[in-house]
Amino acid sequence: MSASNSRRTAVRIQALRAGFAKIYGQEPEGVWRAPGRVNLIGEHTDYNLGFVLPFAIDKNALVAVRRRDPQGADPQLLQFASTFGGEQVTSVRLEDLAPGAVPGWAAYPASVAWVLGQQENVELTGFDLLVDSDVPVGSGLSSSHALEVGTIVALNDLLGLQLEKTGMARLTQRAENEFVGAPTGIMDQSASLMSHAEHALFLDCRSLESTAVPLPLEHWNAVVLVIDTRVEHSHIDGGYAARRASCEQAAAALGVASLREISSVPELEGLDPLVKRRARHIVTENRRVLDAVAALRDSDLQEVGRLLYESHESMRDDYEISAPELDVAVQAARSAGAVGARMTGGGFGGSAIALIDRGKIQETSEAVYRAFSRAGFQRPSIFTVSADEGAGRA
Ligand code: GAF
Repeated sequence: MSASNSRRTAVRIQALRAGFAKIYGQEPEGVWRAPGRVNLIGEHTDYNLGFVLPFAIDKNALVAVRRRDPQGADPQLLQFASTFGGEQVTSVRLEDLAPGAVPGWAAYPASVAWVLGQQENVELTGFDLLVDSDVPVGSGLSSSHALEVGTIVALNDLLGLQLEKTGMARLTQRAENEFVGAPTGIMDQSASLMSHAEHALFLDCRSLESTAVPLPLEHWNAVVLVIDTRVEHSHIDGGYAARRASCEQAAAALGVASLREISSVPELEGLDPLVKRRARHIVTENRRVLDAVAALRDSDLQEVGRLLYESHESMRDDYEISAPELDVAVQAARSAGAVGARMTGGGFGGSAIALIDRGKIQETSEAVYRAFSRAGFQRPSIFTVSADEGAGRA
């Protein structure tokens, strides 16, 4: 995290502590930080048990928590408030915690309490929680997973659970799938939990083995620009689930447990044409992740960039999860000389990323603004991100 960003985070932490005391009448027991993520490459491969290469970004959720006094009033109460929700408090008793019981953003931290409550050996108590986040909501940068991860690292510490990071990733995925109702994979929580500063996280989504791959952008005189189209995306809508279903259909037709087991396109012969295109994206994307890891290790940025463009085309044409705004963002960045660009995250809106020379931030941003304006799209939000450390106590 840059010095100015650490100062900003320190100011946010102080404000969060003060806000907590104002709402709940006591100081929190601690504050935990969980970053959002950018996925460099490897999209929709996670639930196919394949490879991904995300990194945690220097935008995060800060979660302040205090366990309720077991001798005090309502020890089984869970209370959730946020700085972005007008400090309105959502409450639920532990015994009433069930899928559908908690509305809005509070479902994300509540989902974590629910999943922990289902574990043997976890003695869950009531708690009060206040969250602040500078990960733009609906931007495809994993704002919701940051809330889940912030909550699980906080409860892991406060309840002395000693959960491994992989264990926390699996639990938050279950919370998201079963409590929130979004059929997402495991990449985002893993990126938020396991990433290291100035590194991308090469994750095998089958074993959850991970390797930190150096991403010394400054040394390469490069930067990752995020172009948030401000077209909100959601994983609860049908598109994400439909893609997942096509992949499961392809795996079943090929007689394999997951598309991870298919390593070349000719093996997809005989599939229904639409299902084949979906599966082709997964098979080629897994390959691109492995190639991108090798290219990063060789400091071959041009090759990384080429893979990013190819990945975008595969998502646009085969997986069909792009959006006109994302295509315009990628095309405009490319015309302005970006090394590589692609949509990032679940798709159907959200953000694109562009890997560019550090000296071209303004030129590229202006080219994208102009292209959006010509196309009649709302002005995107454009900013740079750096690869930050994964979640922990702030
Ligand atoms: C979303 C999901 F949450 C991830 O699990 C992943 O599938 C991603 O879309 C697409 O790569 O962020």
